[in-house]
Amino acid sequence: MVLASQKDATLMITVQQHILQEQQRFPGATGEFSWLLSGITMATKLIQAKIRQAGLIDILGVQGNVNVQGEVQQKLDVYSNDVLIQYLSSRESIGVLASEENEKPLLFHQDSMEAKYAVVFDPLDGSSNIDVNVSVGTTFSILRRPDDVGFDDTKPWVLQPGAQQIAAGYVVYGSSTILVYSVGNGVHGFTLDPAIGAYVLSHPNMRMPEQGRYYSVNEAYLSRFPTSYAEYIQRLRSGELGYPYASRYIGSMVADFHRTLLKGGVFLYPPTTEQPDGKLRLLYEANPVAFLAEQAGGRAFDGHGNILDIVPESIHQRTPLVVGSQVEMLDFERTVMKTG
Ligand code: P6P
Repeated sequence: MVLASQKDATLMITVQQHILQEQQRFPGATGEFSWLLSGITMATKLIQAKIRQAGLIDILGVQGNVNVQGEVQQKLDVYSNDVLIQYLSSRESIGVLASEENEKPLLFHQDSMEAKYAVVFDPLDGSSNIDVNVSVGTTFSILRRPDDVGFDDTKPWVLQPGAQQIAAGYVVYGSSTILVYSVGNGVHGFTLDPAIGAYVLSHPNMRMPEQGRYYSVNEAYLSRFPTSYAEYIQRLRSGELGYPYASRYIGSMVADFHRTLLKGGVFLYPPTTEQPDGKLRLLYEANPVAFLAEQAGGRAFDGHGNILDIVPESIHQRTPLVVGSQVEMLDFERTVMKTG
């Protein structure tokens, strides 16, 4: 007879174990990649601990500064950014860090040939929701330094199409804390077990359902979207795709995408008359989400083509984002993009 504790122990796979298995896919991987990703797991454990305490310690509210995006910085934004930079910069394999909170990339280990990865991240996406206890998230994208590129110009490190990502993921700080990542071999989810302080495999080989029942968009802006988007949303509402859809919108991209990944459907942040390039950032919001969506059987477009094909021109550039299940995205391709 296998004792319950023995059984649980044998079934429990931590994210560290999983990363070690996954990194065998990387030629010459010498544990550096798992060491790199452990910087993200450690930092996000500290971030979630602060988020869980937010109501109890003076960590709520605004820092008083305005970040490079012109957005008022929440205190947790600053803390999250500092912790991610602290843990990631201690990994010698990382040469460049680019954050939503920093105007320019940060350089590290410039004297080391080991420094061959760039990590681009949004330390706390949706942070304006913290004060009302809505789920927020950390997003990250890992790129490899192109050959023959040094530290004199960091742009080639980070301005790569999303298809070049060697890994991407997010942590959603919701009713539980869940890390979702991919190194190009499927999508895997790990739930933080507070009892042991470890991310434990809870969602192996995540697949986005072929079709869902929810569309997710800020309907207050409907009149500001291109007509074709409004018509697409009306098709979803009126049952043209087989049944009438329901609307779910949290206003926190990571949470809205996490639901779409699990339940299917479509999340949209379209271009608007005020923001013709959309609101979301290509490098550290749309690209990680698009990478995961495709790895899980979904699609992600900017209204003209595949998000992962966009050649970035600047670190903080914005893009429209439509991401979801096969059925909804094929209809979007045909009715809005007029392709497919
Ligand atoms: P709106 C949060 O501020 C964020 O950047 C994303 O997480 C979210 O999807 C979007 O903005 C919400 O924007 O205009 O609907 O409030």
